Amino acid sequence: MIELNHTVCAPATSVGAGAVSVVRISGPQTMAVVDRIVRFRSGTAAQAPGYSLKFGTVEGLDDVVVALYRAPHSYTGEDAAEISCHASPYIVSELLGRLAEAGCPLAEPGEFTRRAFVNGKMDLAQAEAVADVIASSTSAQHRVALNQLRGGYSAELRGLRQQLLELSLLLELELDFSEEDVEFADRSRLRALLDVAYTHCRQLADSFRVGNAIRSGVPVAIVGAPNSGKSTLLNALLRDDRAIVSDIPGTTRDTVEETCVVDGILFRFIDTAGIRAATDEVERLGIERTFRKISEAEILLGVVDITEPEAAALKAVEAMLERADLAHQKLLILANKCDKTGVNKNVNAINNFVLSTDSKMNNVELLEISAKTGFGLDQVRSYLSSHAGIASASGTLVTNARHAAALRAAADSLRAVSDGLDRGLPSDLLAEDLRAALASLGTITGAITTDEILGEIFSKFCIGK
Ligand SMILES: Nc1nc2c(ncn2[C@@H]2O[C@H](COP(=O)(O)OP(=O)(O)OP(=O)(O)O)[C@@H](O)[C@H]2O)c(=O)[nH]1
Ligand SMILES: [Mg+2]
Repeated sequence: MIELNHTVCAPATSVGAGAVSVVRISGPQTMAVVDRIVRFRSGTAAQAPGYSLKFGTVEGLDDVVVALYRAPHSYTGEDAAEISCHASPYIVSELLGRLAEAGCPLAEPGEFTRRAFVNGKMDLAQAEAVADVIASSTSAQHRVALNQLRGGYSAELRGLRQQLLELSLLLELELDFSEEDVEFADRSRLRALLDVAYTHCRQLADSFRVGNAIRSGVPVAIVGAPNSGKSTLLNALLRDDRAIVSDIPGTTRDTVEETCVVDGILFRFIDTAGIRAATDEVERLGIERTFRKISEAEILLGVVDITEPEAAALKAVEAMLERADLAHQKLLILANKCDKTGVNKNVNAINNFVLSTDSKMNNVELLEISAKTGFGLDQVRSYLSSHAGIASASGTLVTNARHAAALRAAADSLRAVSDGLDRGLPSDLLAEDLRAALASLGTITGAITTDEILGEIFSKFCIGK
């Protein structure tokens, strides 16, 4: 539990390289604490108005510039100060030490943002977006996080909540009337509102698939027979020697995951164990995991060694087509090792085979590559960025698993209300499910919250934020 009447401090910039470091202070005693450790050229922090910059000296340590904020016009909503000093780890730690002596202990991770939430400067969804904005490494991640930070997402949730409140109002009305045994006007208005709210909830919950892809990377599983060149392809795409490559079939026994940005989109590549009848328990477990990863992927890169005998190559392709869920996944078959000379290459046979299977062809494509020389990999990259399915994403995207779960729970409760309506249940029972839906939504913005939820969220922040 955060003690709001404490004044706390923390380094706000990362310790290490850089010209300037900032130490942040927040809480009711801020001005007094600052005056205790900084001697200003003129006046004191206590006398200074908000948004002022003062130059001063920390005795025997450094010359500093202090930005002063007055409640509620600061990040936390409290009196606050930022001391800019030279970026020396020694100076920063000495400064923190003197602050502690002056009665200002170190803040917990995320404490400043938590205070901002508690003081009503932002809601919980916005507070969580702060961490996402800091962590964003692609333009798409930044765009989504910024929208959430600026409250676009919260506004949408408020709209949804409003709809539910309206629904419960209608139900209450019916409750009041039922006592007098008055036949309530038809429930069609209720039904219409309910449908809108349910659809909205579902859409937001479903947007997590794309939102999560933007945040954690679009999952791409690299699959195929042992020795087809999956790990070589992974390394080539990452431009890094991440996975072990060898000519021994069964080299990769566990899945290997690594993210990489292609054309501004974050991808999560998953190299898998080659699928075959396992020779031992470890390999069997690896293959099991491979199957799981395949089912979670958005895109499958199916690697085929085209120098294998035709029957073996076709069998490998057949296995991929069987594994892929082509209604939801895209499969790019990669005819690999096309650099090899003096061997029969089965590209045409594979192509004809794929064409002959009428498996939702829209989602299957074939490319000739050499994972070893890099031939064709640019085409693989452009395939990936154009098939990631997030470029076209518009509207609000849910990127947070906690929010997605809350939205799904809300949608489920609304579904229960709707079922209850169908079965002609009395309003008080319907109202109960509706309250559950409201409660689920409330946990997202923090309208309803517990210390446990807050602790869980803010402990993931860095110190000083
Ligand atoms: N000539 C040629 N050899 C390749 C190519 N890609 C992979 N290889 C070779 O094929 C062998 C197997 O490569 P890996 O990348 O380990 O294959 P894998 O599919 O990961 O194999 P497992 O992990 O055992 O399932 C290695 O000797 C690679 O050097 C290619 O494009 N051309
Ligand atoms: Mg491998």
